Amino acid sequence: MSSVSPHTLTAFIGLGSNLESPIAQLKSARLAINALDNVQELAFSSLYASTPMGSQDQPDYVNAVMSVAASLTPLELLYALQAIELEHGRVRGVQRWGARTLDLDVLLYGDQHIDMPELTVPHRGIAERAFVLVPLSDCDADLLIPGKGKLSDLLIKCSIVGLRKLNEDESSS
Ligand code: A4P
Ligand code: MG
Repeated sequence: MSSVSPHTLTAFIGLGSNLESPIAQLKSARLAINALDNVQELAFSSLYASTPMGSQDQPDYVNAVMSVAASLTPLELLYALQAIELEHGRVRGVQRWGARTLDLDVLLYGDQHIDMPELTVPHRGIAERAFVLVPLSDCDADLLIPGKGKLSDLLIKCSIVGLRKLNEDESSS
């Protein structure tokens, strides 16, 4: 973990895996993110099992959210996360929303709106996905999502069917 410069924003990273020991993938990703220059962990949510969004012909996911103090550019963070995905055996397949060893999404970057070919922030779909909103709330229940409103209001409108918090025994496995 390295020191963070004064120009620091809080970023929220979504973590997901449904292949090759998902819990171990998320734990390893957490370590790798903490090892990045100019990134420091602030909070890490509980782990959640979630039924797949997209093709149902794939295993359930394990999802979590991590908040970090980040003093690099949003694109630098995205590229660093993509490198970590590759180190964890991520293969980008032809099927949209197909199974993966590790998916790391930049959910929020301070209160920035980013609309670039490689990076959309807030992440598309953030407001409707229980497997994002619930762990986000573990990290910061008072969060305001730019352009979408209060996290607590989004949670009320979102179905949590298919989402289950892992207990301590499961999370430590
Ligand atoms: N990209 C644009 N904005 C971002 C951002 N904010 N964070 C671009 C990360 N990447 C961003 O992503 C495709 C492209 O999105 C990248 O080249 C990047 O430049 P990808 O990781 O290659 O592919 P993907 O993840 O399959 O695409 P997509 O559409 O981003 O999928 P999502 O939204 O990540 O959803 N079901 C459950 N239960 N839990 C899950 O975590 N995840 C997905 C993937 C599907 N179903 C799921 C889950
Ligand atoms: Mg993704």
